[in-house]
Order: sequence, then structure tokens, then C-alpha cells
Amino acid sequence: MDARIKSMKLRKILDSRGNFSFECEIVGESFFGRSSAPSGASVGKFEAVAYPKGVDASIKFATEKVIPKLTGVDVREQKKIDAILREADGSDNFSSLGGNAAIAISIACAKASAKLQGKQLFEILGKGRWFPLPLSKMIGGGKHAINACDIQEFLVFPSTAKKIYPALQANLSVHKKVKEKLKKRGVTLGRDDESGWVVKLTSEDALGILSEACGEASSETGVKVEMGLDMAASSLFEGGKYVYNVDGRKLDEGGQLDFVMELIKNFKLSYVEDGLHEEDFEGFAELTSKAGKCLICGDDIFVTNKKRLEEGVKAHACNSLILKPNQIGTLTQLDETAKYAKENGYTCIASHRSGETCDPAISHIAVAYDCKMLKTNVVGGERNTKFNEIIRIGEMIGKWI
Ligand code: 2PG
Ligand code: MG
Repeated sequence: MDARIKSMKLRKILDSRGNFSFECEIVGESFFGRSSAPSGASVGKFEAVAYPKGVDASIKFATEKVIPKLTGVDVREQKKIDAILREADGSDNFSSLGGNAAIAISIACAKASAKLQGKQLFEILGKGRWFPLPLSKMIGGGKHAINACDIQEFLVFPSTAKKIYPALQANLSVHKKVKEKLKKRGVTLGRDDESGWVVKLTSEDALGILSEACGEASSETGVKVEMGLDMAASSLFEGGKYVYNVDGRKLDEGGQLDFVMELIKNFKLSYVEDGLHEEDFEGFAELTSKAGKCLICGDDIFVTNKKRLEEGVKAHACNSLILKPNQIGTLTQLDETAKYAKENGYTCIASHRSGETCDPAISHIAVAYDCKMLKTNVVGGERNTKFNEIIRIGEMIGKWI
């Protein structure tokens, strides 16, 4: 069995937002792997740089500096492959190659390795077999929409679902009900980058509508549907204040913390992601200690980076974190972060990006790392590929169906 990488093909493809993205193919004698990278709109300051000089420049850099080094390498040696990517780049945030190019290559190699071994991607990544609940956006605002709610994501998840179809049904039902309710109100309606409904409402108004829809969907489907938010608060933070244009709020750091707590209490939220800006470890610690059972999830603050999470653990900031592969650039580093999170009692949530491709690798990561939830929506082709893959994985392992 020849496990050596024989050739690599890199190309520019479209993503769901109509931007170009990086796709990589890995070819060996008896194996093949393909992967493409998603992109964010609300990008954390400490993330790997997606494309330092554009997609073409990343393809050029990878062609000159990565392909010669990876050709001939045993495709099963993920750590070695990822070390080559880091070394070829030479920075600690992929500011030469680009984090998106790095992750597409890293995952394409893992997929090729799985193929070679006659396995699925999730089987070679980890042992986890937890059913990741769909965490789906119903109403979108912030940087994912235009002229809409201040908060980026009004989310739901079917907390009591044990199986895939009832879980999806519950979220789909909320999505339809929110549409009906907004239609009745006569407000203009469209969809955001992730197929959440776009409407210009205050935060409380949007949560009120969502809450009604969740109640109705719960009694209709028999599955309890709980609510959450991704406040993407770094995007609201300007010159030391959290600025809410539609709500008409301008809050200092303490005011923001009180506001988050008020929303948690008044709307019984079970999940709040990025409730504070990405540098406020202390604030996150206070929020976590006050929020009780609510998952206080860190996205931009940790950026899937073990070093940032170590700081968070020290400060007791958050009790859960987002795993987004392209924030960190290699599967090896994602693995280190996910394992460290688990050791320290943090709940992992795997997540899509707002600009997506049809690559379902994130679904395999969600399963392999026992993620409590997979944050991806239930509407939109590039989103559906993620949960459709969970259905196939469920069938393969004979669970959750
Ligand atoms: C987020 C994501 C995904 P983006 O903030 O969690 O919803 O958005 O990909 O734009 O960073
Ligand atoms: Mg987020």
C-alpha cells in the first residue's frame, strides 16, 4: 500500500456569499481527498488570517512553498503534514499562506488518509459518538445582514431530542413559524448570509417572537426547543461602548454585562455566545459565574486557539467554546484545543462560518470531538450539507436515526 502523496491540485471556487474560496485536492495511488474553506464576516481579531493577500496569492504561495514539501509525505501523518504547513508559513497566525488555505490542505489530507484506510473522516479524527444537536439561527442581524437587528444571531436548539429527524423537525418548525409571525406583522422579510430571517426589530422584540415560535414548535413536535444568542459583541464594540443602533442603546462594559444577564433571565436563554467583546476575559468570568446553567460560549475570545483558551481557563471565562477549523488553520491544533477544552470541563460546539462551501467536514469534527451541538442552520444548501452528513454518519454507526 503506497501512502505517499503523489500530487495536489489547488483551485479557486465560489462560496455561499459569492466570494472566492480555496479548494485543495490530494491525490495518491489509491486515495483522494478534497476540501474547501469557509469564511467569516464577523472575524475575530485573533483568528488565523484567512487570505492575507487574496485567494490567488494563497494558491501561488501554496504551489511554490507547500506542494514541493508535501509531495511524497505519508498522508496518514497528519501531525507532520500540519507541521509542514506551519513551517512553510513561518508565522503563528498563517499570515503568509492564509489560514483558509492551510485548513483546506490539512482537511483534504485527513480525508485522503481516511479513504486510504477505508474509514470515514470522523473515525480517524476521534472516538466521540455524541449526537450533536443542531444549533440553528432563526433571525439574523449584525454583520450577517443589512438594516436589521443589532444582535447577529437569534438561535434555537432542540434540547430534548435524541434523534436526528425530530431534532431537525423542531428547528425547521421554528424557522417556518417565525416567518409566519413576521409576515403577519407586515414587516419586510429577507434572508441573511446563513438563511436566518432578516427583519429590523429590537433585540427584545425579536426574542419575543422567537419565544412564541419555540413554544408552539415544542408543543407541536414534543421536543423542547430552547433559545440562545450569538451577540458577536466585538462587532458592536466601538470606542469603548457597545452600540445598538436599532435598540438605541449605548452601553459601557458593565452595562453590557447587565443587559446580557437581563436577556438570559427574561427570555430563559440557555446559550449566549460572544456576549462580551473578545478581550474581556474578566467580564466573561463574571458573566459565567452569574449565568447559572446557561452556556456562556466563547467564539472570538478563544478563536479555537489553545493558548487563548488557556488564558480563559485561568480566568474562569466561559464554560463552552466554538470550534471553527479555519480560525486556527490545522486539524492538529484544533485537536489540541478540543482536548484541552474537554479536560477542563468546557463544552465544545462545532460551527459553520457565515460564508460556506458544501464541504461537510465540520460534521465529522462535531461527531469526533463529542460536540454538544453543531452550529449550522437547517435552511440553505450549503448549510443542509452539514446536517445531511450527520444523517449519513448516524446511519453508518447505527445511532440517532
Ligand atoms: C459566528 C459565525 C457563524 P462568522 O460568529 O459564530 O455564525 O459568523 O462566520 O461571520 O464569524
Ligand atoms: Mg460567533
